[in-house]
Amino acid sequence: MSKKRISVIGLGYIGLPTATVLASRQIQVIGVDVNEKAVDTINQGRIHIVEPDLDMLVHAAVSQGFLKATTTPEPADAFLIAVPTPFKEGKKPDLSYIEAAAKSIAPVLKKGDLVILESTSPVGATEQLARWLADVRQDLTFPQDVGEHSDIRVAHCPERVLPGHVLRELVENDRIVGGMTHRCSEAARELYETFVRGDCIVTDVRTAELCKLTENSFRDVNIAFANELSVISDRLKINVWELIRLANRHPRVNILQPGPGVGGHCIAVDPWFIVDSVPADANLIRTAREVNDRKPKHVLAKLTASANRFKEPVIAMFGLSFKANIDDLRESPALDIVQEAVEQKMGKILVVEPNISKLPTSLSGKTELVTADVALESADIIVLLVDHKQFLTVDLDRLQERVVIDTRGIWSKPRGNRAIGRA
Ligand code: SAJ
Repeated sequence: MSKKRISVIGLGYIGLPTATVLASRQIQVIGVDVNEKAVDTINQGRIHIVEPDLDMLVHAAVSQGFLKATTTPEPADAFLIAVPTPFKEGKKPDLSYIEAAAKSIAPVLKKGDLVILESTSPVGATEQLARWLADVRQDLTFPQDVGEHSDIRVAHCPERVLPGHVLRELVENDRIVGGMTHRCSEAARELYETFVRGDCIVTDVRTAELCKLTENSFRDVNIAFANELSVISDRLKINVWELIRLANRHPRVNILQPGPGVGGHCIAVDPWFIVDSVPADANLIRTAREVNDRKPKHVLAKLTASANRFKEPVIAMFGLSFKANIDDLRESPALDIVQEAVEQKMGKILVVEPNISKLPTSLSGKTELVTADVALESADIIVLLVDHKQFLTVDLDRLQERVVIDTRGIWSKPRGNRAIGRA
């Protein structure tokens, strides 16, 4: 292993697990984050996010001295940048975190270092990163200016792990490695091969960027198809879960699951990076985004129709996170639905979310965080927004006599129907 010290910039949902897995291979890892609280928590061997088994690994890595966190970058042989790339107004990619990361590591770079951008990025962002580095370090050479023989190597290697399964997928998934030159790619591949069991496949930097955006857009388009089917089925009074199960019995059909909308910081965001680059040509991708973004409104319309049947309904919302078994509320359609129901004063709102201990500020004082038991006891209307494992085992008898809006189909899928099979 030629990379003796690796620095990971951004200790969030991707950076922290990556830093920890590298440290578990007995590599010296310096994690850098602007969030002092997160840095302190990690240095105590604890974590500030929810991801299965990560706490154990962080504890081991910190106590064995392989992982330390800091707010100030230090010299290292390789820098992995895993900062957020949200969008800003007009659904345009916001590269300000990448720019800040570049400016913070530039002063500690030395000849021979490797800089890898892992953050999901629009096409051209890695080259922009290299230009930001070069602006600060005119004493070093960069691939955009001198090609293969640059002092600093720069590559894009997009993360592609699934929240909730990050530790397994970090090791097992294939990685796409797009260097700005061949030597950049080879240096990055060598680094990933220290912990990745999947294949590390080399390509050019722009293809690597578009590859990541393509993966998430593919999923978004497919979920949009399922969500559109659910709206069509509602209008035609057909059970969409049964419909999809039947259609999926065709050997070449594999429809995904409808839900209350698409959330998270990836699938609900990344397709816009393609739309922003080539607005005239990204029609299907844009439409899929719009279909998925409209789905929470459809759920709210169903809820309003039910709530109007009561004078002062008690409405229990099951789930706030953007998907099952995580605590992440970013771009969560469930959160949007709850906020909108509160704003529209639809009734007394109770929230059940087993993965958080405190409501987000936007809801605190306006709703109550309660247990499933309390909610099932008192609610007139029950809205299932996230298919958390705790909700799968709810006694269906307790839903009797209530209005149930099940956006994930866990309580309304036809069960044990022999004619349908695959129960
Ligand atoms: N969803 C549905 N129906 C489905 C599948 C998902 O409504 O059948 C919803 C989820 O509830 C959630 C959203 O879509 O709101 C996204 O969830 P997800 O599990 O599909 O994906 P993410 O956002 O957690 O992670 C994705 C993954 N990308 C792909 O599967 C192509 C992951 O591999 C990426 O690393 C991640 O984005 C990322 O960081 O970009």
